[in-house]
Amino acid sequence: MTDCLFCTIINGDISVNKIYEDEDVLAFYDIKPRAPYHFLVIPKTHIKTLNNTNDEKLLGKLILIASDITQDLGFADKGYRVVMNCNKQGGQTVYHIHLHCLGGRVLTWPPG
Ligand code: DGP
Repeated sequence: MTDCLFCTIINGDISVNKIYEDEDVLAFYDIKPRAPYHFLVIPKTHIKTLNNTNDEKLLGKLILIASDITQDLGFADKGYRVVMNCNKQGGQTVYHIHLHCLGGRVLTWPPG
């Protein structure tokens, strides 16, 4: 999708600090980190919000890749949070689904 920021990143027209990539998924550091570790895991197919998919395999893959990356980066055992914002009241600003993974500090609950 040409007017989607994350599709532009997937196409390589905007560069990001990549952590992981395969045929389905891309993971990269968030441009505005909210924690010492803050990366995003996105599908390569354009899906607007979590309300627009029932692809269990793909959604499961996003979560498992986030978990694998926390192992690789060495903060899995300390703890982390994965979250997907959905629509305006959920805090979504980029309308191409993405899993946030945050770690490296104590994370409070509930989020704001
Ligand atoms: P959300 O609010 O859940 O839609 O989160 C969107 C996230 O995307 C936000 O934390 C900032 C991040 N982001 C937006 N534009 C860019 C970009 O150009 N590069 C990177 N690396 N991250 C971006």
